[in-house]
Amino acid sequence: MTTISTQPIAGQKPGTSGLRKKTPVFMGPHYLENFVQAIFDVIGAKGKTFVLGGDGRYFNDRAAQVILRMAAANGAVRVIIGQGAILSTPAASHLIRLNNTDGGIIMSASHNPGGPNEDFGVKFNMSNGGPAPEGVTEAMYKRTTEIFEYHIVESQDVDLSVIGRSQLAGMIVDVVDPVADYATLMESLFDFSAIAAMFKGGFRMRMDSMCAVTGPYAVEILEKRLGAAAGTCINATPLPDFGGMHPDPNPTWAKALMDEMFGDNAPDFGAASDGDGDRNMVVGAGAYVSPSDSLAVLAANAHLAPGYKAGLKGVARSMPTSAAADRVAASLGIACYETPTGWKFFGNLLDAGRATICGEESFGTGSDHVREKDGLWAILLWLNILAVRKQSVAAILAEHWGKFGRNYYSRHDFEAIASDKADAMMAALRGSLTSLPGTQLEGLTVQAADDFAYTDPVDGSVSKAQGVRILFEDGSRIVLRLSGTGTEGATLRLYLERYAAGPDGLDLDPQDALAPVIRAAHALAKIESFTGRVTPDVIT
Ligand code: VG1
Ligand code: CO
Repeated sequence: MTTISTQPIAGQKPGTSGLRKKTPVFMGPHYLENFVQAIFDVIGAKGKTFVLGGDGRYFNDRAAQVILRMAAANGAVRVIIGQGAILSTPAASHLIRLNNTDGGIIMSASHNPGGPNEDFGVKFNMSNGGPAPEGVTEAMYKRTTEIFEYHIVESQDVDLSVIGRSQLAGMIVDVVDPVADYATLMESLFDFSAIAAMFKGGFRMRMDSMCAVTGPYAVEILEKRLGAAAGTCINATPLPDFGGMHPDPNPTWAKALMDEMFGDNAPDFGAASDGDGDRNMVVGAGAYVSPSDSLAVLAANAHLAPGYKAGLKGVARSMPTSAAADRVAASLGIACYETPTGWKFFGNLLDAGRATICGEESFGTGSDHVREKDGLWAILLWLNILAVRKQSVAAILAEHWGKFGRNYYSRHDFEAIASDKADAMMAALRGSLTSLPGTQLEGLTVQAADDFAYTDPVDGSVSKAQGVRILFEDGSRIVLRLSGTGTEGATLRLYLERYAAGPDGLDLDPQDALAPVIRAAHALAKIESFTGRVTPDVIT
């Protein structure tokens, strides 16, 4: 074991989902090592077992070797690692739980592009399989500011290409099939024979893994186990640069899929997932499903899948996610929780059995089967629902809106704004909150405005300043917050929502339906005068 002297490196502060930086920054001297040592110092490694894997992006393989050497030097007894250092985030969460380990390190910058000049990231998940809570990531950050040494063994690389057990300086390294246990878990939750019968009956699907981690999972589950036609899964080989794709499954970045689903001869069902496999986009023939609606439809229909036939204990959504799921929860007579952005806030609710299904507007849905959002899980639940209801996606959506009304919803992202400008805008907005109620504009009247704070109902921890909410008297809402996952300047996220009870006006284009709300948001937050931006870079 070697102990290396080092110096704290500024700015190793985990964001919404771990530490995320440009790849060259992560590859800089001591950068990865300092952060990994900070993780082990806070969690403790001696005598412990961890899971390790990543989404296969550039530097994934070499970072894995460094983390293995450091785990051994810090006294870990065993690391379970996916073959080729590959694990999707939900599969890693599952392995942590299945093997009763002490947690896991996931190498991913999720939906951010990968490559030598793109993004890399590292996140730690706890023994429940979920992302480290704020208290723990704060402690890790504090440790990075006071670190002066790290521990590493000198050794050759461990062969991660072959499944099996080896030793590294006395530590056991178990290289496992990244897909097998996860696929078995999916089989335990969903009616594979009903879905297989649907495929056999000619149901056509397109699954776009965007050259990221879900390729091998999708091929095994959809094509091999469920019998979807060969070639259903595209971009199914994980590549270090994601083949130049931006593996963020939304209508902008998964445009090829959208074009196919809205074109002639569209398949019945389309889906895409992100870099590390925890996000999903689903789309029917000519019918895009917004993530907030997807959460609501899944909650309303989950009982049709064997794993959820007993019903749901509760539903949880992040604050910016639309209230569509709340309406379903109310009609089911179950609790609905509203948490800050980021999956880590769902962990306690899932552990305590208060919520079964959770979701975020950012293409994230999941359940208590793991402690992460899970892209393929959501896709399979949709398939299970389609197999049972034998209706199109469009018909299911229309029925849903007919019953519950429609929460028109959109998110507008303004990317790479100079941080000082974005901060000034948010500060001014926060400063104006008490004066907003009663303000009238665009035919809307502000009813209430606040900066979202959350008290965890399980452990009482408080998270403040989680986003500005402005609620209008007709139930419309705007939310503004700055992203915690970007690596360049600031990204402003503007979330827009308007409710239509129906029966008329349920089939508008969301941007048209939201037009007055959008104009009100620009006026209230003075987006242009602070940032110079009028047009969003990405609309979802
Ligand atoms: C974004 C999303 C958030 C999500 C997070 C991690 O965070 O808005 O809902 O939980 O990414 O997703 P932010 O702070 O940039 O808005 V992933 O797929 O990176 O694990
Ligand atoms: Co992700």
